[in-house]
Amino acid sequence: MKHFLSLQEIQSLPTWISEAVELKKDPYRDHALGKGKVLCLLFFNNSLRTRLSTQKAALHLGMEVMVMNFGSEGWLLEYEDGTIMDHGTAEHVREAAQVIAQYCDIVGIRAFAGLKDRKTDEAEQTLTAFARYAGIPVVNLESSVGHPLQALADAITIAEHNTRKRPKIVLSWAPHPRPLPHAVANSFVEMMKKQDAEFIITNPEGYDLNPEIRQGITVEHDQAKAMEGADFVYTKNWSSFTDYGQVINQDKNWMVTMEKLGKARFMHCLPVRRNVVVEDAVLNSPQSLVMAQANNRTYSAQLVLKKLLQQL
Ligand code: AN0
Ligand code: CP
Repeated sequence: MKHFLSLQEIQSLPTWISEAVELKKDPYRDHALGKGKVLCLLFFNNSLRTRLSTQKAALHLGMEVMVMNFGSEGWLLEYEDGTIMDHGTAEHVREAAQVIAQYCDIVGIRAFAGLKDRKTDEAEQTLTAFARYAGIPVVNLESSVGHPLQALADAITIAEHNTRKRPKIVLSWAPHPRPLPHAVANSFVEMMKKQDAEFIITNPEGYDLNPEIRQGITVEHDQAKAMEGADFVYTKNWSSFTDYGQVINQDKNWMVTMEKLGKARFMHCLPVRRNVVVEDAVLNSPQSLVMAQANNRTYSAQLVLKKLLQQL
């Protein structure tokens, strides 16, 4: 594994899950591995969990960490080659990436989708440019199209709470006032393809995810029908894919309630808007796994960093 940019790096999910569960039992067991190694985290967007859990993972591994809010504190980067840079952009990614690589051994990058133009987002400009020019391993901390560290934490959480041979897992869209990226939903779907489960996606008409990602998976537009007998309900808002990046429906009837949830466990990556995406009663109930998911972010990051450190 040269970089951790997507879930394609995970060949055997059961192996990765058991390795993460082992790390969790004794988080400092590999403390010598990261001695003298530096992790640099670049945030082009806000974060709570990714920022702190990835730092914590690095500290468990004995690494030093540097964090930069690049989106608000860095120079505006140019990505095109041959541009006459007499406009907004102040520094080319070629220099920026190579400079950063001189200061650290692994770099983690968060760069959300702009949600303006699908082709631009799918090109994953920031991650791709850093992977090309930095010459050190790059970790995806949520890019335009994926959030693999979140999906790995979610898979660990499901494994820890699952009591059935083949659980029923539902990914449900929920309303949100602002247009949100597809990254979390995309990675959850990709992860479910690696899992032995009865998996269904439910969303209103007009919110079907990228057909390439949901290929082979049932999409049910009737939320109640989709949730019948579910063991896990993973909730997330995303903007329209066909009407790219638009909020076309804020139907409050899609909010997850205790009544809809039944006996299922509730999952969400956080941050979550209470009483918009999900009602208070669900988040406050023991059926909610959101804290377990957030906790597992540390171990999903730690496992990835450990594997990258072993190859330095
Ligand atoms: C982001 C998203 O939906 O991708 C980050 C989630 C981890 N959420 C918001 O912007 C609210
Ligand atoms: N779940 C998640 O990635 O949270 P943050 O955006 O706070 O990092």
